[in-house]
Amino acid sequence: MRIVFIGPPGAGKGTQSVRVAKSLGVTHLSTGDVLRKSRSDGEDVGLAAAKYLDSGQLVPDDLVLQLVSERLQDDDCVAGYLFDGFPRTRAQAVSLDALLADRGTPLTAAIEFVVPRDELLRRLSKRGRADDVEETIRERLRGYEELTTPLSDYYQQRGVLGRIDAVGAEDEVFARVNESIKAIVAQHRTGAVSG
Ligand code: B4P
Repeated sequence: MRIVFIGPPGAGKGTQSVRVAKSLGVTHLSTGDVLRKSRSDGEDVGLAAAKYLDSGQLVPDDLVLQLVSERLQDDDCVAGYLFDGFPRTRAQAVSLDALLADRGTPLTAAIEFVVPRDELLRRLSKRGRADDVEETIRERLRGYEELTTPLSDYYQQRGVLGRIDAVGAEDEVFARVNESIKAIVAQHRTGAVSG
């Protein structure tokens, strides 16, 4: 299983991806977590990413792609993985497809989390992470609408998109994500979807 979660900041990708990866027995890869850790460890990539993290802008594609392509070489990625918060731009999605094509391991599913803006603002202001301040949240939402929303069409065209309503109790959202992944896998098995 090779899965990506896309959705606006605060949609619950991080919350659900930990549970879903565990239940599927695949590795959880959060580019946000990797970037924050790289920064706190004082690594070059993390230090270069710091100003973007603080202002709510996306970290440049080349930095993120460097981290991802290195991480995919690790042994724990052989059995499968779940990307949380990657890809976030069309360039990242195209590069991921190229990396996976090289390995002969295409993407299984892309799950899009759908949450109204008011609910996102409510969740993020409650969470209180360093980048959960009003101006930064606004910039992250603006960046999402401009750069990440087009990925929904990108994955739809490849026949791997599942869109889920991510409002509700965590258990309900977890069940919807699992159902959506199962449905995409079943469609591929019966040949109803190409891609
Ligand atoms: P991320 O770390 O990916 O975080 P996020 O999108 O803000 O949040 P997420 O959707 O994971 O929400 P969560 O589960 O935590 O990104 C942070 C920054 O890293 C970006 O702004 C960017 O600068 C950089 N970055 C990361 N990846 C990048 C990439 N590929 N390219 C470039 N830059 C990149 O949930 C939020 C809150 O909601 C939590 O408090 C949670 O408890 C709550 N919640 C979750 N589910 C809920 C539910 N069902 N009901 C109520 N509350 C819920």
